[in-house]
Amino acid sequence: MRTHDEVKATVRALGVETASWAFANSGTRFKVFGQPGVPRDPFEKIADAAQVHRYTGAAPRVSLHIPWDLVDDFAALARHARDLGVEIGAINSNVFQDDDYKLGSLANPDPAVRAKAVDHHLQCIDVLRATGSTDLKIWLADGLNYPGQDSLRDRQERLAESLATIYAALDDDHRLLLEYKFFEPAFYATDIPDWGTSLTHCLALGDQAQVVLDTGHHAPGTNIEFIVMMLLRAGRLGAFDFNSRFYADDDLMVGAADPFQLFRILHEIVSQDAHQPASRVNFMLDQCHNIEPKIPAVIRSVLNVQEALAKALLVDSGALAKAQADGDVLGANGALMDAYNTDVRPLLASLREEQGLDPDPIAAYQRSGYFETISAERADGAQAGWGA
Ligand code: PSV
Ligand code: MN
Ligand code: MN
Repeated sequence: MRTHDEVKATVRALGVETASWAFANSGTRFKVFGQPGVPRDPFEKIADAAQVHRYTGAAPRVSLHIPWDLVDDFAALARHARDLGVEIGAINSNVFQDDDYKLGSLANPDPAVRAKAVDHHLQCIDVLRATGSTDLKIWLADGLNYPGQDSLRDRQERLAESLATIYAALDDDHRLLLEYKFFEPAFYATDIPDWGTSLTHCLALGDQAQVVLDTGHHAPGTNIEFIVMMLLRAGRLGAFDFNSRFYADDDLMVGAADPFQLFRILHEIVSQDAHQPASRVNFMLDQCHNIEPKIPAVIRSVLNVQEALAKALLVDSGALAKAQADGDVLGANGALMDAYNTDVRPLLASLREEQGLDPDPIAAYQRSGYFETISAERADGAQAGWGA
């Protein structure tokens, strides 16, 4: 069983990556609600992300989305991030908001459209080089609304060929992170609907291709921790997109809908030592804060991940293994539940004090006056990108 000092040291080493789009205005297809002080450009999004790191000490990187975060000089954007104490994280491509992609992007039946989509990814790889990022993250909206609309098999062949072209352009230290999602915007068939399809493509591509698991991208009732275990077993869990769902891809704060699921996921992670930075699993937040204030919501999300990790680290693995070996069902389940039911907030507050941080990061942010400053300085903040 780990000591509290060991738990603290391990939590301290975890960096959660935030997403640039979480700080911009967002909404549903019914309405985007504007909020005061939202960033007007990628530089301001990074400034907001840096606030999350400043008060948590646990959010050292921020993902970008291209072209939402297109700038003339990405090296300057990376310098700006470093000046504020953070780094540029994964570069997310976007081949779902152009009319040309109505029938798909990398799997489109038209070779010219596929070439355009591949080309966009090559430009994203240039952004990796300019920013020092190592992760190209791909989520595709490709799919079909109607049976017969296109050949399911041919689409996989086209997709594999497009991905191979992109993969061949990566530098040695780059990774291609391939996300899956079971439906939406396509309603009949999605070209990468599940972890099996993503993993199949990654295995064909090579060691630098890994799967992204977005917690909101599964059917209700899916045992996500089982998928986590299998991807780790295959050595192909590249990244998480953490968020919460009640119904579909809700993108609510991680740990808000089902903190017990988050704990179960982190238990599988800890069981296979994948929380260590050396495992290179990129723990990201893919969330939108449509009605709640954005920076405190991202802070809260980081704290929720830390709490779940601390609980997972507190599992008495010796007692658990013994109960499992003895066939002691209640004892084994009890070992997990004891850890889950531990209030780790005092332990994390004391960790923050050791780090020179305020034990209550949200209160510290709210006292800082940052929100009042940006509300006064920034007029007409940008929309995150959806429906823009
Ligand atoms: C669309 O479902 C999505 O939410 C995916 O989860 C991506 O990761 C994200 O958008 C950003 O492209
Ligand atoms: Mn995602
Ligand atoms: Mn999503």
